Amino acid sequence: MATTTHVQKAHKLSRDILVGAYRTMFLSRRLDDKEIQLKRLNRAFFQINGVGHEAIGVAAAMHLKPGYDWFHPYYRDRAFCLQIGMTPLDMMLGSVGAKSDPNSGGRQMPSHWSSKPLHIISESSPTGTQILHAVGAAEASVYFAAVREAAELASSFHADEVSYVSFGDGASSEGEFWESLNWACLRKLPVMYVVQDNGYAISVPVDMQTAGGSISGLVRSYPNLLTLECDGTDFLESYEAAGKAVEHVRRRLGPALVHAHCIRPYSHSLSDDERLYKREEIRRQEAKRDPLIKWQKFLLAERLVSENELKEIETAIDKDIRQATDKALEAEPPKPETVMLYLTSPTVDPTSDQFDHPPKFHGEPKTMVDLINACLRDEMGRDPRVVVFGEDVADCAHEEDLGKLKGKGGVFKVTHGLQRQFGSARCYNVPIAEASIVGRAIGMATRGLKPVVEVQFFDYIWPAMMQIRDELTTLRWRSNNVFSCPLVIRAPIGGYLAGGAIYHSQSGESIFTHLPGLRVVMPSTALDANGLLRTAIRSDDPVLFLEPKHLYRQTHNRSPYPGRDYMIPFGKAKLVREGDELTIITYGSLVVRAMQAAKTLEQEGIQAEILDLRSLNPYDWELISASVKKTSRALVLHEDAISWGYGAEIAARIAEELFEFLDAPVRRLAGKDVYIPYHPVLEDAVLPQPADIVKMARELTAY
Ligand SMILES: Cc1ncc(C[n+]2csc(CCOP(=O)(O)OP(=O)(O)O)c2C)c(N)n1
Repeated sequence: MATTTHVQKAHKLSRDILVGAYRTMFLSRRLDDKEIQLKRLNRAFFQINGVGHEAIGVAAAMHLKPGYDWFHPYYRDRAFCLQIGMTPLDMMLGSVGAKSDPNSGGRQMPSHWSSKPLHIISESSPTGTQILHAVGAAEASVYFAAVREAAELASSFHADEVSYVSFGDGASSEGEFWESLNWACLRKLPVMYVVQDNGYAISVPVDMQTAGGSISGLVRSYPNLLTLECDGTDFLESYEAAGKAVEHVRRRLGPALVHAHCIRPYSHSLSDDERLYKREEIRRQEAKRDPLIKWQKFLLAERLVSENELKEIETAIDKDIRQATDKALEAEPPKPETVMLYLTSPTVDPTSDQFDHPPKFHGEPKTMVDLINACLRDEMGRDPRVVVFGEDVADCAHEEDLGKLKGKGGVFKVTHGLQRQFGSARCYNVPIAEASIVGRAIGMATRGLKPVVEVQFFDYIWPAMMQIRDELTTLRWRSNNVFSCPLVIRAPIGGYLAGGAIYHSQSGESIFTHLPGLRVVMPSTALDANGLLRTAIRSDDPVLFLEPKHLYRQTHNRSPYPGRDYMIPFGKAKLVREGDELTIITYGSLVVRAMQAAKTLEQEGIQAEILDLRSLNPYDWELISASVKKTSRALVLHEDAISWGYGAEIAARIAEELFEFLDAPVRRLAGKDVYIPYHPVLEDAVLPQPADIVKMARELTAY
């Protein structure tokens, strides 16, 4: 291995760098060995190793700046994280899952790195999701450079900062990687991709995973992307490639991708045995490329270090690890009663009076579309960190057309005029890639921006589901309140428009109310939409803001503009009609239908009380409970399908907690368990109609 080029390269670097690299690589290896021991003793509960990836990890980290650049590493990045500044104790506390584990306080598996001071953003387990966060973090860099007032409010921003992300060859098969690459190259974002290719994704070799067997071969034609390939087990080659990549990114020439070939001699994890699927001769060949052994031999051969010096280094490291392990083993475990903490912000409570701000009406009545648009304008004007993006949300994709054309501003025109008023840095179109919309927004939110993104139709939110379920809702909890990503996802939802059919009129809110850590809101009037959206933007939690598009331009729910500070707290239902014989608990497009039904019922002498929940999670149990205690009858009404639906939860809770107040069984009326069809006759048959409400209310009151 000691070629002339190697010797020349080595002698250009200081001895500190060369020996320092060995020190970190050895430390990383021994920490893996120690964690394996702990797992066997049942003092750690999981183990995944970084063995074979040490050289590229250390080399890349040496070019990057802790607490300055931004890091989205993956589980094989033990050596990278040590070189960036994590300590053996930080890691060992993670191994045992201690209360004081800085990575997650015992909530995540070991090797899910996190450190606020170092800028290592809490890592999750899905392969590839972090790539979009890194691109979002890089997009924040570009945003801060363009919007100086936002940069002044940033906790940390440097004009040449780099966003680092690493992942395996297998993870590069994820759509999120390709979505990220398209946007990073399109926008020349400052991202450094490191693909640590150990040839396998668990048991699947790269030639059976990646077309042509080489990820760098596939991406070379991407515009603005610097693509480099190196032996990731060779410190000097890795150091050179990583250096070029970092320089390219710092100089704002576009993203860079380093394809580093590594090995994985310890199998995928302690739950895997690669001898079951990897031939012995391949294992033997790989063993010859062990980065630690190669680097040790090189240092000795080049007399950069003596045998004795190496021994001293290794003895000192083993001592450090022993001390860290002893401390970790003595560390207090997390307390069971803390498990529910930090699903949402512990300091900003959007259900509190702080978010109860009265309206100051002026002007003519406006539609829901108008008042959502007004709220977005107010909030973008108030806070330079509010940024709006999505498909078609800008007025004109090409800024130069703004003076010539009226502009689009969203397929429902909700965002119309925002680009014109606030500029293309703050309201822009993005590719049709919903995972990318949410994933990048998460990355931007971790940098302190407040993205308010649009998913064009609720029916198309599903590509973003992994980002929502595994990333957006978990970041604060899994990092033990160290990181958070407060942002708003707006999505037009539901039917009753006629013609929307199966892919433009679905509901599905209960799938999201099921997610701990996510606030879910659905207004039924223009005024509520304005006040709840403002609360959503000013809160410190992720919010799914569902806009019943059938209500966008109705006249019955219009309101004058309520002023720039109007807010409605989450979790507060609205009593829209008083009555004493029956409580109808509903929201969204069914509020107006319940009102129509109530008029018919009134003629029959039945007075129905109607509650508009407005926010679905959290929801207003107090008002539901007070009303049901008064009327003794409850009907839960919604547009979304009935089975395992939103009403099931409310009905179950009424049955559990208010049983002795009930004079009749709790009933549910909701959409049928089928998709929304095209023909209006069919759609009407699926969705609850006022006549159905009347019928069920009669049955309930007659019970
Ligand atoms: C989205 C997702 N699918 C499946 C898994 C299970 N899984 C964990 S690691 C892994 C293989 C990843 O391989 P690669 O990206 O090559 O990284 P390596 O482990 O080889 O370093 C899989 C399938 C996961 N964590 N996330």
